[in-house]
Amino acid sequence: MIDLLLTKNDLSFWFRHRMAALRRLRKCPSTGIVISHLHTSSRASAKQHYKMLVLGGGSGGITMSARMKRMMGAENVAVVEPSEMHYYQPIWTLVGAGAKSVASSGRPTASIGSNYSIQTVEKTWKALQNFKEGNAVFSFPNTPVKCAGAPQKIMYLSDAFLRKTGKRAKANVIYNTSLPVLFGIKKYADSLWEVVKRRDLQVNLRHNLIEVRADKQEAVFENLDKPGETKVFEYEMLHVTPPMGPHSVVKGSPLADEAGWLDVNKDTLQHNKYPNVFGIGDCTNLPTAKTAAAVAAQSAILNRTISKILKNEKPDKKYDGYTSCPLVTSYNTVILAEFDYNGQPLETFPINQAKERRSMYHMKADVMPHLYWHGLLRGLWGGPGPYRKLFHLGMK
Ligand code: UQ1
Repeated sequence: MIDLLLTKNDLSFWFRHRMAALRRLRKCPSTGIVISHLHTSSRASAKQHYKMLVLGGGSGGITMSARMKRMMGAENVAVVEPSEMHYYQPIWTLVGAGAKSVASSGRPTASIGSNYSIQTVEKTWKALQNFKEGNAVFSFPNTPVKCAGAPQKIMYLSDAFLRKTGKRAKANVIYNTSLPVLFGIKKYADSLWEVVKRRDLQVNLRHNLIEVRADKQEAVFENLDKPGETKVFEYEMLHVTPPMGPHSVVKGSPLADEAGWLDVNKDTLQHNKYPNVFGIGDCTNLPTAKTAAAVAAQSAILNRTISKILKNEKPDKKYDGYTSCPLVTSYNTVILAEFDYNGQPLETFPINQAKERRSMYHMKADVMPHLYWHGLLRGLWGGPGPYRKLFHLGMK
């Protein structure tokens, strides 16, 4: 989940310390940026100094390297990323529900048990197809997670699938969440409660998964309001959203805040202590939901921040916390949640986005993957802010 660490003039202290671990450096054929893979021989480095070092080739890291290449030339940028493959994770909700193939979600990094992991996302679809009768249980852990809507999206899709295949009458669909609310933004939570009631989905708030007894097909949840009190749910199918946290490389380092996240300024994305370090995406302590849409909006601001700092000027544009969560409620409907740091809806389109819509499903399933691979990762998409202003005649 590390997305980005950058240095202005020289290699960071970070990179120097990490050189011993670098085994291979190679150039990406399409961008010319050097990509180094950790944990692979000691044939190190084409070059020991880069003006800009990007640590992590997630959505934020790749997006910023594309932007930095434009700003300072490919020969001045290096990316450190251990994985050979990059995945478009927002589509895994639809892979888990059989609406998209897993192959469509991955590409080699160098060219550019659950829905939350590539090893298990196809298991969800198998479990759904094999479902006969009983409880289908979906969990949300007691930690921050990537895209906080995803744990319930797969529940809505599973419900839709069970209805489509005539198995719903024999199923209880249960969503056990650690949170005290169904969704953090009231406008969208109100709509989701309507969906849940209409489709007879059971929601248990403040329920945290603490044990899975796979041999007995039992999941044990703790009531967070009454610590120590547990409840066992038998399951025919269990979709687990794993607990998540800061990366160990950042956590405990001088770069982290107390909770272990990269400690950056919430307006400019510059590190709060080290002015030549910047952050974007999941690794940061920005108080907003961790999504690709957030990365998009952050990348435009961070690009501006870095270009100003390189000219010895003050950063002038502020990140408003924009993030978005396309809440997939069936195989053809989406509620498009968009909001800012204050939890205020910040909707792109001049329509009520809290309503379930087909148009938004097509945007999520068919438009977004293109925007991601060809817009965001090439540093050409900085979020929908300009379109929002246009659609609302400059009023938002
Ligand atoms: C977005 O910018 C983005 O990043 C590419 C997503 O991630 C895949 C999204 O899901 C959404 C909704 C946006 C916002 C874009 C529009 C057009 C509302």
